[in-house]
Amino acid sequence: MSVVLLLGISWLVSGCGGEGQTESLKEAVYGSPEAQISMEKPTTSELYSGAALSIAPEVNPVPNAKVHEVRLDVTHSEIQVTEGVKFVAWTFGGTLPGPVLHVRQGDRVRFTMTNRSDQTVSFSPPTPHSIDFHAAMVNPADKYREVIPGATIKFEWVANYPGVFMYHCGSPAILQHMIYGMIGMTIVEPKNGYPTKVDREFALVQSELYLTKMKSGMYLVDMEAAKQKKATYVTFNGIPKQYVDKPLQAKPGERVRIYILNAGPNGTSSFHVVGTLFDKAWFDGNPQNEQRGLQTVILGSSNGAIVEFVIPEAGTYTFVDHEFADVELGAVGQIVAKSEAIASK
Ligand SMILES: [Cu+2]
Repeated sequence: MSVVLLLGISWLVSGCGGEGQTESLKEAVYGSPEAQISMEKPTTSELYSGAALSIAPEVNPVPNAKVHEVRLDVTHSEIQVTEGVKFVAWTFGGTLPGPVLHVRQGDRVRFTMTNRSDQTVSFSPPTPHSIDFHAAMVNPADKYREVIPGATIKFEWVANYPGVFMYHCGSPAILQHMIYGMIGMTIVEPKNGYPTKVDREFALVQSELYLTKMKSGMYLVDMEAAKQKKATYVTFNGIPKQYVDKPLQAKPGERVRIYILNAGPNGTSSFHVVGTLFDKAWFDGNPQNEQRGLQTVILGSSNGAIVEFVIPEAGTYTFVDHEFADVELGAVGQIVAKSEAIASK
């Protein structure tokens, strides 16, 4: 029997519900009411809102609710990448990457997004935008439709699978919208929590920037460089080498969990922490996809993972994309582990 035929039978069994369903899918919710588009204006100047959102590397606890009201507005905003390098980014919530959305498996997200690119003060003209949540199971033609400047979309979805997922703008050219900054992370915690307890957690979104310097000194997004996959910077959380300049902090003996997403849009990430091993690595952030004792997790574009490791002793633990050309472009950071108390932020 051919492999294709075997795969076909497997799909039929799992596709008919009931017996073939995995445990995690028994309570799955597919689809949701039709998305609503209006010219309704936001009543707040806040560009994002909702207790389920936080700015990486912080990961707020999942709010104690089954339904999460979340707003992420699209802006065209100037972003400082590093000293002397600014460009007009297209953002979710005014930040690059967009805020981390943290919910629990089975929770419902009531999502609102206003395209505020018509409010831009820069020379970046108003542009249609959209959002695609990889954590959702909905009709893309409905929920991920384009939202014209000034318009608001509302839709909802249920997080069926635990994991670390990407969200991004899906408007054409998608490559263009992603390299302008329209990327972010969703973390879906398993319904009954994780099988391990950790002392510290961080969220890291790896992504590339493609920029070119104009005579004026301003930087512009460089689509040609992106098509050739020649990144200007590879970053953790939008800024090259930021955690070398301001390391993350932990203590010797602590168990650390990192939620890592490779947003790409073009490169892979070979994520590694020098001086320790990943006791557990859950591919795409789902504890059912467990690997043990890993030196590196390899993440294709849009893949995520949760890695957990012990800080063995006091020291500086450098984390990298072990594709070292990417380190030269900024994909490097540090966790400094000292015994002294860590100042809260
Ligand atoms: Cu967009």
